[in-house]
Amino acid sequence: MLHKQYYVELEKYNRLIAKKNEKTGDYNGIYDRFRDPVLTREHIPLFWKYDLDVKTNPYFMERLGVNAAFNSGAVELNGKYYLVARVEGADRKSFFAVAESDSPVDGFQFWDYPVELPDTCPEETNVYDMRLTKHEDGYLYGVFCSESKDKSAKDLSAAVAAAGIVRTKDLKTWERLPNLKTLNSPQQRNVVLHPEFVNGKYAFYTRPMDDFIDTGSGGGVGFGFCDNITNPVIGEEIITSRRKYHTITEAKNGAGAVPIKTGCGWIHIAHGVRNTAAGLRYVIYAFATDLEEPWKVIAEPSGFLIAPKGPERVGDVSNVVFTNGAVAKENGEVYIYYASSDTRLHVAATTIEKLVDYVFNTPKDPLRSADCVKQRCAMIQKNLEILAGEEK
Ligand code: M1P
Repeated sequence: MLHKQYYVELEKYNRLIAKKNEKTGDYNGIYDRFRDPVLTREHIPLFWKYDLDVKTNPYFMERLGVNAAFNSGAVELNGKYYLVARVEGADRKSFFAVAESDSPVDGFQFWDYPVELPDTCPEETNVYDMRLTKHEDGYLYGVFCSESKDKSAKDLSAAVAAAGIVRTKDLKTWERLPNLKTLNSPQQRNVVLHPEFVNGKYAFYTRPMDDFIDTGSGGGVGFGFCDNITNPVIGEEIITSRRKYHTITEAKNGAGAVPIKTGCGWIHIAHGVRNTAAGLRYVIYAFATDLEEPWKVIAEPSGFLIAPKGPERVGDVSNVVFTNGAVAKENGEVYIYYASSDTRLHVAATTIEKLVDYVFNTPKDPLRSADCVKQRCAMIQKNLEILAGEEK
């Protein structure tokens, strides 16, 4: 016999999983936001949090609470959608868990157990933000942040971030490879494996950084070649999407979803960070790189693609949207999974055609107010002429 509250909580959980999601109706022509988050801490199975044994848990208390389910890698396999989410326990430690659905926008349910990564790094304290790359070598790679204490610093909270790498064929059995070594960058976060060989080599998008939070001299999203994926080392990191003064990437930026291949170039969906009096503000932006030389930026629309909106603006780390996964389907549909304020995961739907139009035909940031207002006035003038023509 289970505690009676179990049935009350189970009813709430079942209702949440069965709830159909709908577009919000907000319009920008680029993508549609969906009303409900696709993953929240309420999506965590009850048996991950409660001890169901009435003898050892007579008050039906949460014994191992969960704080949040957010930044997720994403992949479509055999017509099903899989999210490898960052789940954060009440103890602040993050871990990975696979959630599966037949639909890209609702019905995600976690598998019975979270992922137990091969525990090969005794120093590793925390893991998060897995990017899932379906590589042309036949493996599905997961690249994530592996965080350890910085023992050389006096500050108790000082940490070192590195890129951990695992690979799998089924999301169930995971082989751990050595962490990525970047010879010129002491720390790495937001590392993404490119899905194809480039010049016959594995290639990674990196984020050179001097420190755990501050990227310091790191100029933006990096790109580097790696000869051997089982002993991954990157020498030179070429800067692709550069941080720029007084833009959405001024403080830092980082690769997000695995780049999407299109006829016109690779579309990248990344995050940019600026500083404000209220702390860091994270937005999602897009750019394109050359098909043959994917480190060369060929289109850079100005501003953000997705910024925190309404309730997305508030959470554990407020004023943040962040993506590390998208699904681009054969039929051209694209689902961007983005988390808000390090608390829950949302989805926005678009298409490859729309993304290509957005990235290649949205004007660039002219970088100065005077030029931005000229850019806008030129469009206004053209539009007023069109409207005047309509009235005739
Ligand atoms: O808290 C916002 C994000 O901060 C980090 O991103 P970045 O390395 O660009 O600062 C990550 O820890 C990410 O998980 C988090 O969402």
